[in-house]
Amino acid sequence: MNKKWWHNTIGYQIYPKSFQDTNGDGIGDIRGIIQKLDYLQDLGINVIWICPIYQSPMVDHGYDISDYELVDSSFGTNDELEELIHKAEKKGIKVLLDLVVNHTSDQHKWFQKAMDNLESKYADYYIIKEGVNGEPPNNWRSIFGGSAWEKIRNTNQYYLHLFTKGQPDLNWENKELREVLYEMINRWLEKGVGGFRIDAISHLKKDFSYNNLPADGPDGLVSGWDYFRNVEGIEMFLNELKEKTFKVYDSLTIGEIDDVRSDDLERYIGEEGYFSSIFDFCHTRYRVRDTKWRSNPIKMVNELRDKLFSKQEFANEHGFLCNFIENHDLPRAIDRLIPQKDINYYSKSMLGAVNFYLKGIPFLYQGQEIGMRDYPKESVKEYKDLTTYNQYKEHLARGISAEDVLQKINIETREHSRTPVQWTDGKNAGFTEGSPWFDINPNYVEINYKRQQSNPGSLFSFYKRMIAVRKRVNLMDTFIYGKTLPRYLHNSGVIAYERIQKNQRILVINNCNNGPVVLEFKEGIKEILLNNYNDLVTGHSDIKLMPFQVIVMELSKSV
Ligand code: TEU
Ligand code: CA
Repeated sequence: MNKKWWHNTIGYQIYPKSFQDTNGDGIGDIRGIIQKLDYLQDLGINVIWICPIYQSPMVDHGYDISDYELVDSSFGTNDELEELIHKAEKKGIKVLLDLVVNHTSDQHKWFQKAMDNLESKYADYYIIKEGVNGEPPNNWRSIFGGSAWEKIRNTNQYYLHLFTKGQPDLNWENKELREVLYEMINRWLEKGVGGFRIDAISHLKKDFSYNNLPADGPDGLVSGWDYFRNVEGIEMFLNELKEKTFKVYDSLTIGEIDDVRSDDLERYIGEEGYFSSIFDFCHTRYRVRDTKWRSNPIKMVNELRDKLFSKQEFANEHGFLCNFIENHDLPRAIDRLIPQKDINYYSKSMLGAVNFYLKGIPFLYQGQEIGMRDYPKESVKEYKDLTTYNQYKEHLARGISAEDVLQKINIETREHSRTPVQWTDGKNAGFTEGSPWFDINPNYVEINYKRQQSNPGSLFSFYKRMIAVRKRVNLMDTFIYGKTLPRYLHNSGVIAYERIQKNQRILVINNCNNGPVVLEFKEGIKEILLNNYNDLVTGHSDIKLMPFQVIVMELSKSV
């Protein structure tokens, strides 16, 4: 395998609106990220991905871009972004921007020109089709709810938006558009960005080989995934995109791609793949509070473990998945994956480590390292995101009571991960001097960075140790290139694996049970590298792991 600079990545995702405000307008900004570079370096991070900071009307918090080459004034200026890129570089941190090329904002000048004149070349930058008998061209439901088509005023034409109606889909079949996008991408790469996280990229190709599909809901619409996700023919776009941009600059690219078939993974992230890596979403549909798992959380753990390991089989041979547990589209991992009664220091730290040492690129999400939590609301009005409101309406329409819908949203909404980062126990958690754009979780008095910073027993200190272990010079190569070998598969609720390379063996054991487990163990221990308890109980030919204990050790015997 050819070695690449990015194989050695510890990633950290920043949701800039909520990271650090410096000018008192209540919105996090680029200056705030610059201010926190020392923090990130100290934590051990060497790649940051920043969610979109381009000019945007913020219908979808920046994922609706009206100018790809201008920083939104709420975040700062282009000069500040360049300053960030260079200052980060000096600290050994590469900056990844978020590349959103499935759609633009409806305020983008291309779309505006298209709407002004449906005969102009810009109309073909988007996907515009004739309505049928006064109805939209087909009955696709938008990923964010409602019809995926919006009628263009005074015509019988509709434009496609897989997300909100403020996010018209671009027409990737148009060669000129593709070239224009590649030039834009290359200008950013010229400025020194390390690469991109690439948004919603599996939707570039659409299949219009039919009109209406049978409805799957009372709205008469259908979630036509097979017609707009990983559709055959997308390969050509993805390959061309790589050849004309990323490859030229040896950049790190991480595709947001869900549901790729295992036999397609090679084409996506093999040595010659379209991307360096993709986020591994295999855990994201699991919620321990769902009726399915509530009474048997360990069943969920076992299923999740099997999924993780089946993906590792591919990673062992071919490439690097991106291993994460939190992002800006999910509730906080602690609330998602640990039964409420079991949430404590041990379970929280173990969860952080559960997929951290697998083969691939580990990625943290802001606030994860201090154990930030969901913030359920008293009223739906306290939420900010359009998708929350769409879900609210859809559930009501299905006949669920308002109270139950709120309860459901309080468990499921992606907005939990978007509350401002809790830096201190002072005013507004140290996030802003002004009034924050989104309410701060009142638990900041307890959960904040300042309190954990120099306490060796804190979750933050655990994360720091966890990262440092993965970066240790004598272990690094095995963590990056070593094979993953599942262990203790017969022990329910235990997620354990060895990372093996040449004569080095590193064993990682996560006990996801809320009680102790005894495991057969006849190995020699060379060194205990990480432990969220003070001790490890070893017997003659077994070890006993305490509730939610995680242990990482180098074994002394060679393979
Ligand atoms: O999310 C994309 C998204 O919601 C889809 O990729 C969907 O989840 C997936 O295809 C299901 O298989 C991204 C961003 O992360 C999100 O914040 C944005 O709102 C969205 O794109 C629109 O740009
Ligand atoms: Ca600000």
